[in-house]
Amino acid sequence: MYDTNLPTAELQALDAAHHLHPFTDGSGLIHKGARVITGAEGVWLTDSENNRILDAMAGLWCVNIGFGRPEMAEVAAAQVRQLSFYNTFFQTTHVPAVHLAAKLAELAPGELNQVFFNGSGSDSNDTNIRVVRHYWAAKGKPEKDIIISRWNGYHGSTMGSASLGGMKGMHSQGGLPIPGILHIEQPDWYFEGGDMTPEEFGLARARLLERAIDKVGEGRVAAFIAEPIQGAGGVIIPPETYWPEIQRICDEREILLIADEVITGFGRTGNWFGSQTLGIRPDVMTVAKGLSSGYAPIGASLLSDEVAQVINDAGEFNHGYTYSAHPLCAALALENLRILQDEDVIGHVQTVAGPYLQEKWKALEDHPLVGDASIVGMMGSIAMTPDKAARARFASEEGTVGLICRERCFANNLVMRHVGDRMVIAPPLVISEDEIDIFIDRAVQSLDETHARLKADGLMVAA
Ligand code: PXG
Repeated sequence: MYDTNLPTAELQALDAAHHLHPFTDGSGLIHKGARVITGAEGVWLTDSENNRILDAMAGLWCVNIGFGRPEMAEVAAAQVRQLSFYNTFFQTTHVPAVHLAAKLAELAPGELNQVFFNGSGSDSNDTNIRVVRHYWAAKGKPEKDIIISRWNGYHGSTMGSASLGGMKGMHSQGGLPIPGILHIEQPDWYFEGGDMTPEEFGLARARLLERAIDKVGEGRVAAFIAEPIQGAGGVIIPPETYWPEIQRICDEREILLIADEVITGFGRTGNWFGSQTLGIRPDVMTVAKGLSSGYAPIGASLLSDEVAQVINDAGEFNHGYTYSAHPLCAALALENLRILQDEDVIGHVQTVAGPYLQEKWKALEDHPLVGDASIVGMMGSIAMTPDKAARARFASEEGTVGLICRERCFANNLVMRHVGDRMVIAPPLVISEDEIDIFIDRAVQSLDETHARLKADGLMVAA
């Protein structure tokens, strides 16, 4: 297969010499050397030094059924033997694509019965930009082309999807955003809510959508896109008033609602989709990640019957990727969905491991460093603060404390990701109660060590 015997230092040197990593300062990596992951099973990673690391991020928010399932290996081998590739252009289809589209239509809520296949979350959102603009143009309203999204939302890394996203560090590289995208503020009550109650703040932030529509005119707005719960932005769970108000505005103002469920889909929030957990009725839904549990790259745009009908009636939709509905990826997605369903993984999140994890996670609020511990299903965050009463940020540059904590986690063989000075988690949904105990013990130890370090370095100071 490949040489499995190279020592860590040689692997790191070769990696630094030839491999540019995503979202990484490459020059830093030359000195430090990347951690080399060699294997994984269930919730456990193994690295080239034979450490066993508990992965509380499910790879990158995606390995919902856990790593290394033998059923998935069998399906992959069988599909490669049967049909390793064929495309779905030019009036052709194949069996895994047929079944996967039908399965997604069955699982997805409401009228989302139509599927356009993509290769990832990013290109799914690029598809969505073209779909919603083409939809309004086909209805005789080509000037309805603006898409509203949110600062600190994440929708991917391509030109279109990164423009939808509200990550300023991304916009500053490569000439983004593309024209026709407007951003409104996010519903982060903990750090931005000031003196408002969460309910008041949720309404206020939702009504920014109405203000933005009024500003440019309803006749110019095609769609609003948002993650039901922001993931990469720091697992920001909106106040309960937020989504009903957003839904009302989208309904009244005749704009399409796109729910980006790349992270929240396939059980992450305790239902098949985050839209069900949060009471959202999207016209378009983005899925990827948990669709295949990361066993193969695949994404999809799920469209309502009405949206798809308008697109279909308008003639040829000049859009598609070589790997739209790649048969290997589609077969693996189908097997992943079968496992989620047959093993009642969503029930496990709803009634067994989910509540167990949620109780332990909320209890972290007793830790002196933790101002807020929030969690829905199996995606959670803790906001670290030097002053709980004031919900204060640290005086140090944002992310300094988060990075220290992440490094303590690594040292304790735990993967938690930091977003600014929040720590976020999204473990494989199949995590057991025993594994949750180990996870929380390591998290507490890492928080203790972080706290000690902040005190020693004089960093427990509010901004
Ligand atoms: N939408 C959402 C909501 C996502 O979270 C994408 C779209 C893009 O998907 P692809 O498959 O193109 O990556 C994502 C991806 C992080 C991190 O560090 C999060 C993502 C990707 C990479 C890193 O939190 N989310």
